[in-house]
Amino acid sequence: MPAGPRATAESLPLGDVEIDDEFWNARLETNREVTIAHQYEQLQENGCLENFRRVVDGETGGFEGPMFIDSDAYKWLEAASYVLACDDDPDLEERIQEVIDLIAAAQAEDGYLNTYFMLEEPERRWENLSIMHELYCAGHLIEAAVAQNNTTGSEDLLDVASGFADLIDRQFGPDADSGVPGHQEIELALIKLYRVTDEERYLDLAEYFVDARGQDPSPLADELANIDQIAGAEFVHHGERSADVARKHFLVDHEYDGSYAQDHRPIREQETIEGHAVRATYYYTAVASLLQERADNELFEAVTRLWENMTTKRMYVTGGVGSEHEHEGFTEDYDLPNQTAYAETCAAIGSIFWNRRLFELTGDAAHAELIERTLYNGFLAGIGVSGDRFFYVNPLETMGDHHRKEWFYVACCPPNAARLLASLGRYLYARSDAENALYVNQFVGSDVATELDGETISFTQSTNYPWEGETTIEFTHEDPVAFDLRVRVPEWADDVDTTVNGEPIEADHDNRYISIKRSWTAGDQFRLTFSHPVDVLTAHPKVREIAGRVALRRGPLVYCVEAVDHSVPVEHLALPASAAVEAKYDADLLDGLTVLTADGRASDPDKWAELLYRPRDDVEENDVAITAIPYFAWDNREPGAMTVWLQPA
Ligand code: FUB
Ligand code: ZN
Repeated sequence: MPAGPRATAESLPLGDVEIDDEFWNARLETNREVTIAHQYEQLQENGCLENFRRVVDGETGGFEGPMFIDSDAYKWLEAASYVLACDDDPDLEERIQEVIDLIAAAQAEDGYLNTYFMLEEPERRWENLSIMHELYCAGHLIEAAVAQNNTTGSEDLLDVASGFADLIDRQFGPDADSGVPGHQEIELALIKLYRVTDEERYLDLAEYFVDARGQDPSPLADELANIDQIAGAEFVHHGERSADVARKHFLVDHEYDGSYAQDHRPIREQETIEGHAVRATYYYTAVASLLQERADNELFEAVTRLWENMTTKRMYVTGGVGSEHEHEGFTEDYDLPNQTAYAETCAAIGSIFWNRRLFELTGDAAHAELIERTLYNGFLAGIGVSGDRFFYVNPLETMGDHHRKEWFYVACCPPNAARLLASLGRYLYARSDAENALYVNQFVGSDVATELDGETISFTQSTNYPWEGETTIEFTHEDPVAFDLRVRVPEWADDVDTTVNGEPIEADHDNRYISIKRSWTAGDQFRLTFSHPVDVLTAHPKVREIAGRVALRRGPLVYCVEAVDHSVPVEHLALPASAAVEAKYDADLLDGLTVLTADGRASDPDKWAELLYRPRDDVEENDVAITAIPYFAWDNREPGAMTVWLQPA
């Protein structure tokens, strides 16, 4: 799907990129072979697909799950469709078709589709946008349909989604009902739908929803004023009446406060990133997509400002965002607690979505860099090595009581993770016909065959990333094509060396891209190497919880220490400034990991007798060997405590 006319670059289509990579192969295979099947079983067991069946059978009542459970089926369909972009799998194809047929059969004649309302409150559609997620589910249906259409060419689900989008278009907008979704998602989906159908009204509607948010009075405020009387009020969500859930999120001192859903002021006036993190990142994904279609400096400045605020003051070192549990969201600058971190897997995914759109819009490597950080850390930790266990919440420190689960009542994260993994190929490369440039944004082994400004190019990327700082790109197309090869150089990389066909070349990389303009043809080889240092990171002094503490990062990977590797509690481990940190690849550990080791120190509680406090000079410390593994790999062995941030010594 092309980016819009105002984008600097467009990500390569999924079908043009076949991943073949030491690090990712096993993970993608597990996603295909285990995760997708496991999730389908969950959807069968937890009532999600049964809800659709009941609608098809004309039943009433009996809805199961959270009000947005339809979206899990749609996300699963999207993930499964991406799998088909690169792999033939007749069984999966058949299963997908069955689910599509079920969904199509459940759709009302006028295009409406939402199993909660169809089963429980058929006369009360659109009454409660703040909490009942109708537009959110519609958005996920549209995303699934676009993915299906892009990867298989089938229009079955696209017809369903367009029918529903048309109904929504008749229902909302400047000449119809004013309304904004309580959870963003429809906006970014409508832009995708516009791009496959060329129907301008979908783009107009997306723009309407983007700008309708944050107005005074907010349509959501009206709903909150009557929240006990409107649709969904009595629906019990997670043991709470939905009306009370809505109150908790949208009222402060009994007054409407839309910040939870970024509805506190128009985006153009928003200075800081606020509220629920998935809502925020999906919203700004839509905004960045919209800007690819329609120029709007004020909107661009706003979305850039919010990105700056997030990345410089409200983001974990893992790229995770949303530090607070109650509202699953952002709080204040530098408020980044470790144990109580929320950092929902979906929010990391939302940030990756947003950054891909921002990259396409600007061509700025900073966005590709943040995708890398989030992908390898805050996101990847969300999926267990086995592929059938998931984190919803991603703390940076635990006492040993936080473990992946096979499913959740609110199961937004697992299928979200599956769809991101299955579409990883979309995040690696981009092209700009206008600048005749190919961007290599991520170091992931892959075979690529694509078009650039009307010419066919193909190449293979080979790399041992993230373990080593090197990559080779070898072109395979027979007819020479002249273009600008732009390869990202990570911000932390040093000693950067580049060769073309074995000859060193001087290449400028001020803007974090090596740029080589020449004619490329079969056998031409570009090689990039850079140092892959272990960095001992520390945080801004205003991050109170980790003031003075240190974390290990090697290349793009943030490391952590786990109880299973230590004889003393991990929270006691201290890394002296003088400690040398060694990196060693261990092929047997969790399918192969580079482990970091260092001589550390730990104070010994046995030597404190009955004392609670004592002079610092009297404290005795023991030598202790520190073993750190990548954060993404934690909680895959014996359960126990974990921390990213170590004590200084
Ligand atoms: O509300 C739908 C999804 O459920 C949100 O995006 C997640 O944060 C979870 O609350
Ligand atoms: Zn989630």
